[in-house]
Amino acid sequence: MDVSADTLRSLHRTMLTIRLFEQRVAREFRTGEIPGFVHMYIGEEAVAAGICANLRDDDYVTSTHRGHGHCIAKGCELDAMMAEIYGREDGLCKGRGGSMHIADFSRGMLGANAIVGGGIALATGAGLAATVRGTDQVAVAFFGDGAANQGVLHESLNLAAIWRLPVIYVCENNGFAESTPAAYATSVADVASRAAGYGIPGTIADGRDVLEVLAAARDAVARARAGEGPTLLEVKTYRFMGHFEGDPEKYRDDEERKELTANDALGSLEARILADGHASEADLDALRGEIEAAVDHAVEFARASAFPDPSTIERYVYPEQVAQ
Ligand SMILES: Cc1ncc(C[n+]2csc(CCOP(=O)(O)OP(=O)(O)O)c2C)c(N)n1
Repeated sequence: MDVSADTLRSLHRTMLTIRLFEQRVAREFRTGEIPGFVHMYIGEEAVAAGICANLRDDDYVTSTHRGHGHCIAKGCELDAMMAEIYGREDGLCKGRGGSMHIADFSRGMLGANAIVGGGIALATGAGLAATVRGTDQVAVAFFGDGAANQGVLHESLNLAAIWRLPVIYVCENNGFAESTPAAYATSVADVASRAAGYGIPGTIADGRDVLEVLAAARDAVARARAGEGPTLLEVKTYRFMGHFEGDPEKYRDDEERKELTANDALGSLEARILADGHASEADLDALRGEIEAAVDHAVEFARASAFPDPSTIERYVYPEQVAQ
């Protein structure tokens, strides 16, 4: 695929930011300072980066319990993200959401979701809203292979197909739903093949290659913007960490993990950028330093932010309160 140096560098910056941000979240989580659970996206960065590179600021995404990567790829600020993950007042949702409910409507990021499959109907609704308003915005629903077996996906695909809604359904197939292998729980080898049941295109991209994801998403987004309806896009990927931080991971063996983590999309992209002369080792080191400094700043910002006052717990439930 023909891509400009700027596109390659921008994809790389997004993926590296996700990687370094999450490595830091994982580390800080172990200190006990971060409440709740955190689910790492490390290893899957090419999905969010490749898809969101095709989106505008006013396009929508809905996310999953594994949502930090989607936020970063959609342009959320790291300080406010980290403060949200720490449950602080200066967070994107004023500390009421945390990692699993992080959202930023100003970036079209309609929310992570602790309910498996919970974002799918929301993206369908966002696509319907764009159609009703007559805009050319599109909506992306990110969901896992486990969520692909929830009824809501099938209802949403059917509705989006008959109404030609501008929605891209992105199944991030990382091979497991928590500890359940996709091969055990899913009736077909490729979730994308289910698109045929709804008369819409079903495509597969290799999540080890961000350019393949970029190209597949470009076609799906163009189709949606042109009013031609939804696409089911399955990206085969692999999560390098446990299902959640602290997962003993007894359900997968070291050999499998070694083999699959060796094919790191971020590493391959860096190798290509260096080989093509789009950046030097020194440039990449400088970028890494810059992102690490931004992540350090985000952690300091989060720690310095106050916890929400418990007496305000009923605020921000209804839209008119959000502006207050
Ligand atoms: C409706 C619902 N059922 C079960 C759970 C518990 N649960 C949390 S994550 C998860 C696995 C989801 O797997 P998948 O959709 O493949 O996403 P992945 O974790 O692999 O990114 C389950 C079963 C939940 N949160 N919501």
